[in-house]
Amino acid sequence: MAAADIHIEREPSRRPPSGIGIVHLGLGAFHRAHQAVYLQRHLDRTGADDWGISSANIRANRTLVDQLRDGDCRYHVAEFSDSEHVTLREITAIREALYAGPDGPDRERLLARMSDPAVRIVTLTVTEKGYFLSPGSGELLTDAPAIAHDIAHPESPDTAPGTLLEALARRRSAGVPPFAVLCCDNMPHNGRRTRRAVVSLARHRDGELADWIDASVAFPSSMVDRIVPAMTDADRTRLAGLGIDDPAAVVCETFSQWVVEDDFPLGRPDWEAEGVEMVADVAPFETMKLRLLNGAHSLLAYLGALAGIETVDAAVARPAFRQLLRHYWQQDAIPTLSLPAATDVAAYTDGLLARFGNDSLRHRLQQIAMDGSQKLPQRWLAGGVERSIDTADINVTALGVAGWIRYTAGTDLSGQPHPVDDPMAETFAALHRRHGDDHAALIDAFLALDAVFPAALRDDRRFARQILEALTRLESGGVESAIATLTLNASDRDA
Ligand code: NAI
Ligand code: CS2
Repeated sequence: MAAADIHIEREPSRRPPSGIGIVHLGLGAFHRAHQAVYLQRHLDRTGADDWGISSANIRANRTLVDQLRDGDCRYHVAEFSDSEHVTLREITAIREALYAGPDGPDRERLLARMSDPAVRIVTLTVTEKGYFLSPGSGELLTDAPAIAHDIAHPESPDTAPGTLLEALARRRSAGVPPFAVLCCDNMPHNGRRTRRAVVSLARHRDGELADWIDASVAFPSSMVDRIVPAMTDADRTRLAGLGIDDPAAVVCETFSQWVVEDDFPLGRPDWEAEGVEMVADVAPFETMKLRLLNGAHSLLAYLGALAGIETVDAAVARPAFRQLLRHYWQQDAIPTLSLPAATDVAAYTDGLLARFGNDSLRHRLQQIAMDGSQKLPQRWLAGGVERSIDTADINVTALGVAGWIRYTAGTDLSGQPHPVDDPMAETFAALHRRHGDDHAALIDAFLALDAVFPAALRDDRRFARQILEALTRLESGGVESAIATLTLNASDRDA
């Protein structure tokens, strides 16, 4: 599409704020296109000077930090509603970019910033695995080398829980009240989980400190939603065609949602004026989003990748995949939800299909397929347990699990290799080596992974049989034939 066909709205931006009130851990694509945009709108509307963001990476990516610094931390967000309509915003809400990784120079600067009384909120997007909690049990992974490091060297932490802990310890020693910790990662009860990670780690250091954190620090949960694909060279070329030559720019969809538990003892921006829903209990929102949006994304990711499809929009362009999602939502997922008041779930799932079909995003299935061990428990398996206890059919979930197991072998159904990017990738590779084509043994070995599968599903022989049937069909007839067999009895309407 030629640049001339593209509609551009440029949002004017005010002078950048000089004060920093928020520290963010996880300076990735999502933070730049979500939390920073809400704050930018707040700053543009109010002219407030005290809510600038200091944003840090404690893992990759250092290059992005350098690029942002080179441009005075200004960057662009390009919101595509379709391939012809884009809104370009310049963001100035991030006032400081830090690289505080183990090999980076800014760890002390980050801890000093987090100890500053002007900082009242710390937000996080460090991915599900950045909390070092077992996806199955929710326990802190004390054997993980990075956590073992933080237990041994608490004053120079390498992890997000360790960084929060050291900053809170410094504030307590200095008599500075604690900041609120706002997790923005795709996990259920993400505030509670973050609290568990920090308090569990604190128990290895000082029981009184752990008790103080548990009693005095607010960890509100939040549900976040906006599709922000990882940037590619093609995206950068596309933006260059719009006159944006910005290495830190991000592309995303127009849709955005943020639902936050209102627990900020030291105050917060009046986010609700920018459309943030401030609620007492975020659980119904996050469960709905994780199971309907993210659960559907993961189905597309594994089954689509096995079929050699590259992007979300290319997958949902195929009737079989739309039918798969309809069937999953109606049979496996929606019956498990306590929906937020006034939710029209049919409109919500129709909206998801429209968002997934946005071909200007080129959202790669490989990106979504990453870290399945950390994602599947909350996306498919928690709901699967509830349905299987009701002895209801969860054969779409079973097909998804079969697709995921097959995907972790590292090739698609035609033998094309793909990377398996997951903290448990070595375990998966060993299981595939050991069991080879013995599908029944392979499935039993995967189901025995208690870090991933809840006990009720591990012991559910009907579920194991359904996975075996699905895997056999995938191998013999391909993805669309496996979907067709599944949906023969479904009364689902097509999109
Ligand atoms: P990204 O790849 O651009 O950035 C990942 C960020 O996580 C980086 O800042 C990296 O330093 C940090 N990180 C990774 N592993 C870490 C670890 N072990 N310890 C500390 N930091 C670590 O990814 P993106 O798009 O920013 O997504 C990050 C998270 O945001 C997702 O995992 C998800 O939970 C949440 N999210 C993302 C959405 C999206 O569409 N991209 C939408 C909704 C939520
Ligand atoms: C995706 C999510 O990467 C993934 O696993 O399912 O990041 C998804 O794009 C967001 O949650 C949308 O809000």
